[in-house]
Amino acid sequence: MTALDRRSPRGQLTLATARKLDVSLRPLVDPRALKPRIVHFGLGAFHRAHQAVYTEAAAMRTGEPWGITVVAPRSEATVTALRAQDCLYSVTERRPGGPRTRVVGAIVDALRMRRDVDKVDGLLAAPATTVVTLTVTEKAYHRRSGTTDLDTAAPEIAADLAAGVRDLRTVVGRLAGGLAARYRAHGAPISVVSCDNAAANGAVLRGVVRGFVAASSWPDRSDVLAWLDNSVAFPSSVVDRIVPATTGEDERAASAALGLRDGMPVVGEPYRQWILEDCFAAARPRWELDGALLVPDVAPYQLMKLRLLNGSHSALAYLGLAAGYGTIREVMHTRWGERFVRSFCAEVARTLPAGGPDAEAYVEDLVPRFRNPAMRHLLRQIGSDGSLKLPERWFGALRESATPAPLLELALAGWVNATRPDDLGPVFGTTDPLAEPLARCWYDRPDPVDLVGRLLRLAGAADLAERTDLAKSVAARLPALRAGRVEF
Ligand code: CS2
Repeated sequence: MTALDRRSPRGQLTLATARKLDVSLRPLVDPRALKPRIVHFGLGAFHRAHQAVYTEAAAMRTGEPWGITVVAPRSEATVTALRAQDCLYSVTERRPGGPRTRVVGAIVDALRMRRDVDKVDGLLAAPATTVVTLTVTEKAYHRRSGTTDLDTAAPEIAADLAAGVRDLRTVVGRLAGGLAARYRAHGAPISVVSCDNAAANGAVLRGVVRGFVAASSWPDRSDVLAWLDNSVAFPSSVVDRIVPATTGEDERAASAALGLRDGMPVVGEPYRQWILEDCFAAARPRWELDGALLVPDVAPYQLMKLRLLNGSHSALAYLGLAAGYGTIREVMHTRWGERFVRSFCAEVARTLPAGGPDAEAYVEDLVPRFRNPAMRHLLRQIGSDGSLKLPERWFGALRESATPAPLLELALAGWVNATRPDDLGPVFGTTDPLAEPLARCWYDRPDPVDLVGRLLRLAGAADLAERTDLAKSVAARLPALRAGRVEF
């Protein structure tokens, strides 16, 4: 292929055009040879760069036809775009030495959760479907902060509980409705795997789905609940791969590498890991053939990943934004970036239970991952939804820190500083479902110690808000951050 060919894609990526790609660029499996056996909720970049990649490799290695039907809860445009290219898309690994692109063929169909409701429910009820996976982000679970209970008062959930089963808008409602349809059809066992960043994500998902069924007006709800308890597994899982939101530039680069236009590419770091609780209720792909770990208890891995990787990621995001940077890589190349990650992780690692996986080794891997010069991960993206992310990433560690925790306190000051509103919203452009109430805390210019307490309460940490020593020490760090200085 000449340089000119690389610059001008010769057509759209589809099954027909993919056949002509160089073998190194082609999917590992032909999607036409696969069957719909997995339903996945959430059509974001992360799923396509993670679970789909493991599933494709498992199908290739075993010859078992594990195909994924992806369901988009909201965005119809992504479904249209994916279907226009026969559900093929490319994954580019951003290695420090140069990118590596290839097409993935694990997805067999893409559906819109609301408009394609009959198909979605039909697949959830189909005996051949034995696995459901989800990447829907923290906010889609609608749980009561810090519990596995469904927040039945959340407006979207309350609306779904009042709606007919065909009109459900939340993923929790749709999943509960589809599982109930499966129970009524034949009740064959199935496993539902949360792939979102939360401790005990399996128990959380089970809790909110059960909560929805229990609060429904379905006449057979107690039978459905008994069936959920006996025949549906909710394995917890730890997912790990840094996958920044795809940009127009990524799209051009992927299309150039393929010589075909790819409107749905994803980019990710070379590292990936998936650790699953080994408690499936029915057949599943042999993801372990591609490096996934199946263990009796994922909790120690989950805690380590959430507190070290996601914890320091969020901290870098808020501190980096305060200091005027845009990406993780930029922050890691400042004088303080790497030193901060190492000190933060050392402080937080003391809160991890003894006998768990090797935290020091994890940090040694983490630093080069964050430093990867080929990655462009926006601080604004990582800093978004802080009120839902921080309980998982920092609050547990703060509660369990025996001594003052200066790095966690600095991080918390970073978040407080980033909730400050200007005319358009939070000052650095992060988004948050609680952006408005968070902003309101600033309006009447409260005393800074008070402000910290109010914000913590909104994020579900009333107990931490009571700790005046903590609030004082966070408040004391705000003036330097406001002036763009990160001091520790
Ligand atoms: C990040 C995660 O956006 C964020 O909040 O911390 O998406 C992170 O990149 C992944 O969890 C890495 O596995």
